[in-house]
Amino acid sequence: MKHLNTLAIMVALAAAPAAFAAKSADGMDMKGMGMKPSAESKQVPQPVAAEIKKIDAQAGKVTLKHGPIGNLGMSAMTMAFAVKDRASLRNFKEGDSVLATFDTVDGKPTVVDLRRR
Ligand SMILES: [Cu+2]
Repeated sequence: MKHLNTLAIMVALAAAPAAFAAKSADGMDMKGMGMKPSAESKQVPQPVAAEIKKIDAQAGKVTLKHGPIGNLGMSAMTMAFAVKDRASLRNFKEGDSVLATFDTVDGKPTVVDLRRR
């Protein structure tokens, strides 16, 4: 009986540091991912294929289903954007396939150029 107890304690002591080490290694991985440099934000804006889902000419906004936007570090999604030249929105309608160029204007992701494709 005494023998078994000693063994159990030794196993517990041996296992504990290993479990601790595994946890801190995971933590370091997470930190590494969070510190990924945002080099992508320095990219030059490129036209991105998109589809117009909704136009709000009054608010100067357009909802686009867009592909990845490299210079904004944004993956493909559907979302509303401010439009720099809101008068240009009258040349478009919902359902149009477009090439949109995006940039950050006043801290907001903004469509700076829009053309039909
Ligand atoms: Cu988006």
